[in-house]
Amino acid sequence: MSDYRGVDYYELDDLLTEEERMVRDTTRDFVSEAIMPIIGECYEEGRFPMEIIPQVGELGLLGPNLPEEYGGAGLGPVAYGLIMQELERGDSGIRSFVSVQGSLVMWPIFAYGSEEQKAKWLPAMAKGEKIGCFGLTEPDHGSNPAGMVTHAKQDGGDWIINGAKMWITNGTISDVAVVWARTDEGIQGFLVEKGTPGFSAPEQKRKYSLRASVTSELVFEDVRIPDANRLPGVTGLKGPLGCLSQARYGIAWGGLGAAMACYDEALEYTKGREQFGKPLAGFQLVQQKLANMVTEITKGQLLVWRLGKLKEAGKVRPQHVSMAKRNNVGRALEIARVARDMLGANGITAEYQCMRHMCNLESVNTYEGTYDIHTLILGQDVTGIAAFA
Ligand code: TGC
Ligand code: FAD
Repeated sequence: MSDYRGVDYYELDDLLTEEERMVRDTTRDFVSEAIMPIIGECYEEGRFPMEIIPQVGELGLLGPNLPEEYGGAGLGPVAYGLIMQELERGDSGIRSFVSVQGSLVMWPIFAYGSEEQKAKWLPAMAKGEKIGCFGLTEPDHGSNPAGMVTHAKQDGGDWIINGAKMWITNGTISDVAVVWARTDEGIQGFLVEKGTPGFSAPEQKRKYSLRASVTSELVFEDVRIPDANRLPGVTGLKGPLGCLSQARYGIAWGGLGAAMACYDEALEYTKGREQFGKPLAGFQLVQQKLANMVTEITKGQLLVWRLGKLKEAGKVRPQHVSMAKRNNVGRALEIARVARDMLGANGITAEYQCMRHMCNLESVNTYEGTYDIHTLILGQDVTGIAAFA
């Protein structure tokens, strides 16, 4: 069993149900036992640890909020969030793998797919036997996916897809890609299977961030797929944006996990290291940093717990999710940067976690809507005036 206790300054454990605590602890133990011993090396090698996938599936961490008939466990939003928090305590790349599979691939197949698509993909994806990715971003359309140029043209009972997606997590290792493309009827989602002629997914290398995660381009050159591979349940940008609301929810919890890891590390380090004849933790400037960190973590925990309750009650709005993603990832990034500084020269090495988390969080702050885009979403919500364009 893990000896990691997390950060719980306000006794927020009391707000969790027994099931939520159990799910959290199971994931926590998995991270301590299976992720922590290998993640530093994976990061240095720029390798996603494929070997963990079967165990992740066995533990029920893939699509755990989906109904049991589709391989899920019917977990509520708080339990789901706690899984993301614990995984990202290990590494953002591990959480990314799981949240793309669950929230960006299984969820749209569940919410927008046909019964045949659900039966074909969901149980296998829940076990980790099949892997998926989500292609929305393009080389020239990131924050503004409405401008996408990838298109699908109907040809009898088939569709022909042309275009390219970029920065796609899990792309190269995926059996199926959920691809969003412009059609005469509006934006639609398509399931493009590995090996389909004209479809390739080369890996994007040379990243300084999310190194233990696969990031890929998706290229479509006259890719012909049957209409049975189109997601029939949604047309328009609200399709992919609806998926983002699911994934952003998990990321808001995930950011806390990375922040806790960095805070813990900075606390332990400064208690143990002496300069000028006493532990660093005994200096006022250091204590101010630690006080700020634990306060921000506690505020973030309250934010996502309430968000989870709103989601559970069916009252959550995308803007609520934006507030939590923006705040928790933004604050986690600040905490990681400060923690790195507090460890001095040691903070830049692979012996410690904070620089790995810091580099990862740069991506997390950018993907799923940049910090600025979430600022504008909130700005529009409170003023009624859109300032995107
Ligand atoms: P807009 O007119 O605002 O909306 C179009 C339609 O969509 C609805 N909608 C949403 N529905 C559900 N959830 C949301 N979050 C939604 N946001 C909007 C909206 O109600 C409307 O519906 P309807 O019925 O009226 O048609 O669209 P817009 O073009 O003005 O876009 C606004 C903007 C800028 C906020 C949006 O484009 C945006 O969020 N941009 C950011 C793009 C982004 O987040 N990309 C992420 C790509 S995936 C990724 O990064 C995965 S990383 C995974 C990992 O490794 O963990
Ligand atoms: P841009 O949109 O070009 O933005 C650049 C800068 O300009 C940002 O600071 C932004 O905030 C700012 N900006 C943009 N518009 C405005 C505005 N209107 N007003 C003020 N400032 C603005 N995408 C997927 O579809 N699937 C994935 O699986 C996926 N995984 C990813 C994994 C990684 C590691 C990374 C780094 C990205 C991933 N993405 C994925 C892409 C990600 O969602 C985009 O990078 C993100 O949406 C931002 O788009 P962009 O990089 O094109 O930046």
